[in-house]
Amino acid sequence: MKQYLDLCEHILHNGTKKEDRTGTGTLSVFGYQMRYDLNDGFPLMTTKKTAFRLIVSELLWFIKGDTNVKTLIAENNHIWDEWAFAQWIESDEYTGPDMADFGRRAQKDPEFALLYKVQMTIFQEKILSDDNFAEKYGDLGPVYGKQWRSWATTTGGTIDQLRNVIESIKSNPDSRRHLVTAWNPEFIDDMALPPCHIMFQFYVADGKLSCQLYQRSADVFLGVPFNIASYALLTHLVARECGLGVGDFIHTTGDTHLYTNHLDQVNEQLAREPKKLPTIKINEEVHSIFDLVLSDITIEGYDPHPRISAPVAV
Ligand code: DHF
Ligand code: TMP
Repeated sequence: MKQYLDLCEHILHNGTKKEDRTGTGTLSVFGYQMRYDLNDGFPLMTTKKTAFRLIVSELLWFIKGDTNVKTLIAENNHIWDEWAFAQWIESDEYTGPDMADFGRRAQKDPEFALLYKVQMTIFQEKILSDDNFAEKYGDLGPVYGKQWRSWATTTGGTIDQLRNVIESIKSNPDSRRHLVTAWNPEFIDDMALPPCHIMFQFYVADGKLSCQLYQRSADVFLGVPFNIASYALLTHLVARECGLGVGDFIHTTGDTHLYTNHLDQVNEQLAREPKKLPTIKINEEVHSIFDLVLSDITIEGYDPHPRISAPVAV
């Protein structure tokens, strides 16, 4: 994935030092675009082992219209835990040790990191074992799944944007209105994290489906590898649903940044040689995108360089 490595180089050379909400600090550029021809292979990082299972689990969670981390935690997917946990420790019901600013403190203070780990484990166990608790503190608010599948209308109804876009691709492939948006200004304040991948558009030409994503904010080391693979997979799933081949995935990003505590990791990754891209396999017996489960989607020929871990900015 030369495109991705080029992006990292570009930020390292041209990025501006910029403070951010999380207090971590970034090197940032504004406005960038990458293009992946999905016929060249599936764009999952080969220069760093990336957990495809977590990407599938999260995408199916969006597709099902789910917004509660309980489903993810039950699949041993912990990529959204911190944002649900933040809601819990800020609530009146939480009586444990002070967890304010836990993300940054856990990185700096090993003693606090242990305390945090205990509280997080208690939280995860409670989400799995207590339905009322999960309903209250596991829900991230009206995030992606809600907006994709049941956008609330002013007349009290809902709009299923994902189903509609699939219908419009099938019935009117040349349309220039194949859009889904997760940015719903009325509800931004109710979301644990305002959407980062905001809007995507499909395009049909020569029997192939392409997809372009606009992402307002892009954590290039941690989030972006997931985002690329997730939308590449979505494009495959929608193309299959519509009887089309796959074309390009175009990734357009706004504030495109490397956190300053990811720079060693990025340089380690840049020193590695990309390998052949893997391919994906989708269970042919399941016909509808809405019926797919985790085990229906697998990756083949994936032989990446080892994992490189990095702290996530909360
Ligand atoms: N906040 C920030 N600052 N960056 C993000 O990328 C981000 N992504 C979110 C929510 N909030 C965010 C949702 N997606 C990881 C990847 C994607 C993701 C959240 C977290 C992550 O930590 N990946 C690690 C470990 C994955 C694992 O558990 O194995 C990685 O090395 O890829
Ligand atoms: P922000 O809301 O202040 O922009 O912080 C969100 C951070 O999360 C930012 O670093 C971008 C990152 N992010 C991604 O890169 N991809 C994602 O899919 C998500 C949810 C977040």
